Amino acid sequence: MKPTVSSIEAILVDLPTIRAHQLAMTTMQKQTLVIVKLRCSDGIEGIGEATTIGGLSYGEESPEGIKLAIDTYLAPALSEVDATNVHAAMVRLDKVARGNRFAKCALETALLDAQAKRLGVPLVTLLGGAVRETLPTLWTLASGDTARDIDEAERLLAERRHNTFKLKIGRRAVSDDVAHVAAIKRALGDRARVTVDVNQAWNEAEAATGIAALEAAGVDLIEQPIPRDQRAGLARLAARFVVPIMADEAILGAEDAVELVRGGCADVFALKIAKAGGLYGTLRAAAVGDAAGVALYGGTMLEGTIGSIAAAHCFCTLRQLAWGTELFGPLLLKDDIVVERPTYREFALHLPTGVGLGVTIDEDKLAHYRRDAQRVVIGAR
Ligand code: MUC
Ligand code: MG
Repeated sequence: MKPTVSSIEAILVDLPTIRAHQLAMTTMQKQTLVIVKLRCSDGIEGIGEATTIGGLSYGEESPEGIKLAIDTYLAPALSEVDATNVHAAMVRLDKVARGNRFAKCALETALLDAQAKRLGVPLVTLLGGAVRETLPTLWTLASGDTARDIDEAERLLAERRHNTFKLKIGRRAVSDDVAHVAAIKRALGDRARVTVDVNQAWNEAEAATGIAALEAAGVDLIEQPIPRDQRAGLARLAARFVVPIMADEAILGAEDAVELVRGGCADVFALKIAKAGGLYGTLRAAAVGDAAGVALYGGTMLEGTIGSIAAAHCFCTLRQLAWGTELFGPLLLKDDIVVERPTYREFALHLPTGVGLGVTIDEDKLAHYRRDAQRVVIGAR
């Protein structure tokens, strides 16, 4: 008899960050993970994660909304389905719910983790195998202070942890942002690559001015300078500048990838498992970009270890990953809810070798950081 899905739990987990993380649209002091535990009738448990940035400020799903969608609609739809058939389970979810990509990504991850554990293989084996065991991983400098960012970058370079730095800009006037980036690039010189992420904050005219100055300052890559829907503007910027333009918010899955390719809108695609509704959706989007000669980049929604390692299994299968990854989310967290935190060494994240994701939840830590546990404590006073 085939094992079925017997229960699904979605847990909100609030973890403090090591420092304030300033983006154009929000400043993060903590990160909220939605952790999914999916239990099967054969006793196997799969885990997954859905995480976004700054509540509803980055995407259309909030942590609380993700939990509600899973508890109310998605988990009941998976009740008693064949736990070994991930594609059929995902078709079922697409029938009962439109969108809700982040929530679906967490469930697909948990199904894949469970099935890989059942077969006794790493998750990446289910995807056809890894073409690389390590992923170059950058670090985002986003303290909001130029001198502090330079110190942070120097320390991480000396530790050989990161040699590419992404700077979050778009909060201040264009000239202030350019001065901030140019100072950091001057300090680091050829020892590090510097990229910027504007998170849609500029209009096209600001972008034209800003990108020209950033290009002259030696910046290597410009991420999502203008709003996601302004594809024609993105195409004009991509045609105008030599420095590559990367689409992030503009590309969720393969359907966006097709439109971006058709319009010549971007030189690079930022792939994220949450945006694409899961690992297979990410591979579809990657295939569109790759076939069109668009360079690929392994993006993050600043997930904790479970989501970051799920993405790592996916990105390790891509033949082309020209711009490496930004899977540093676990390093931004002061503490975590897993037994073993991921390994970052020699400027790269190392794929765990255990079965499934290769990640085990630390139940004590989970009990400590889960939001409902904290509510009980406060309510009991
Ligand atoms: C984004 O927009 O790319 C990735 C790194 C980081 O610091 O924020 C994220 C979100
Ligand atoms: Mg981005």
